Amino acid sequence: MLYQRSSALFKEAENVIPGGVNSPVRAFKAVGGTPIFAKSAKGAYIYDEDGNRFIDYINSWGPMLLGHAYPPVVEAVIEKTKAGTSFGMPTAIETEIAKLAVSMVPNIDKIRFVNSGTEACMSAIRLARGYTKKDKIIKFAGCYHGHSDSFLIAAGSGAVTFGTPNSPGVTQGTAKDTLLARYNDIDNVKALVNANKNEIAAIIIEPVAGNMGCIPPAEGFLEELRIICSNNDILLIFDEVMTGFRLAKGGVQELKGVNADIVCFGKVVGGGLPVGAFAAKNEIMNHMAPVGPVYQAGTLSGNPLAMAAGLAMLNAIAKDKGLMNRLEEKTKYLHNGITEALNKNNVAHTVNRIGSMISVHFSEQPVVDFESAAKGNNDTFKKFFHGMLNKGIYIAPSAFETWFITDALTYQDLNETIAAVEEVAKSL
Ligand code: KE4
Repeated sequence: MLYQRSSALFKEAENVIPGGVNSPVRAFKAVGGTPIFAKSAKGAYIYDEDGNRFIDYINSWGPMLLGHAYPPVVEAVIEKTKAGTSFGMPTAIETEIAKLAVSMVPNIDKIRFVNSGTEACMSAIRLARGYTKKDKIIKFAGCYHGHSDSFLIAAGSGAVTFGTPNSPGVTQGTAKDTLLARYNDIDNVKALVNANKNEIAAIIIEPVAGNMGCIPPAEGFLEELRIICSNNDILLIFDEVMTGFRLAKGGVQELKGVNADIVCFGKVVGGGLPVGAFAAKNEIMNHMAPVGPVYQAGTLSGNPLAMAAGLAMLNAIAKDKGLMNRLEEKTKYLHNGITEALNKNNVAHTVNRIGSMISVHFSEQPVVDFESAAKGNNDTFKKFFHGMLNKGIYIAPSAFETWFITDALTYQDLNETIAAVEEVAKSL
């Protein structure tokens, strides 16, 4: 693979954009080398500025559940654009997508659209604090809820990659209200709750973690979290920015049958345009301004183009009865192929998988929390990443991310990917 054009573009970008990127995870810092500049994408494939084609397993970090440039989304955005791009006034399409989302997701009456997953999770925490009149929150080491101050404490995703879990700029005043728990360790949660009686507003969790690689909840873990929250007047917040509308039409609440008090969305809900959202029952959501006292706002919240993309996406998901099963089958097929290819070459590894989320960890131990995820062999991962890239397979440039399977992937694409794993495994 040649990357001359990407290299030149990266040098130019570094002069005017910090690190040459608008989001750190894109900078390849965790794997070394020069970031690839995308030129276009269609279905399961991304085409870079040097004319290379990649089978894409990042898919914009999750939104492209149905593949890139999905025609109903593209057509909806083009049509909407012709009528104007933003008004700063309510529009009918916001109600349309809100009604559809409320009909798909269990246990919510109202939803507020914002512009990113960060904004959704940040607003959800403010709502929980305003509703419960308590200040502290519990998050889990390795979970990532976006870059607002309360969350940059042992965050996952790019924050881990940079090894600076507590980002400079986050004040002690903020950090003291964020308590850290271990994922899948319910006794640790109980101890924190007991040590901070009547002070905790919310527990926020990725109900299936995706920012330390993919880590499903242990059997009964979410159910026990629910009981702890109900017994201690704590709101349970599911950050479903990654899992929402991906692991089931109703997300993990539907998949696992556990109800959260507030649910956050992003990625898929915007169909590739900037959309986040948070939702809850009336009792909680009616605390949001202008009907209630908890303030939150946004010039481009509910932007008509973004709503058009999201509505086209949710309509397609809602109507496609076989979608989730097809995604699950493709991911299972890939899982089996990867395991066979790595075992054939005696490469120590663990594959975590649930629905259309999968991650490969170069560790012999089970990966069940941030500590065990961090024990993966990062040097092996770097070699694996670049080996796959040079074979035209684009996976996340960090061991602390998830591969995202899309319905646009064919079994031929999966076989090509598995063959690449087998080839690359020989050099690991
Ligand atoms: P955004 O603000 O990036 O839209 O969403 C933040 C967020 C919140 N919650 C979860 C579970 C998330 O995964 C994310 C964002 N995910 C990362 C990738 N792991 C975004 C990629 C990036 O930072 O560029």
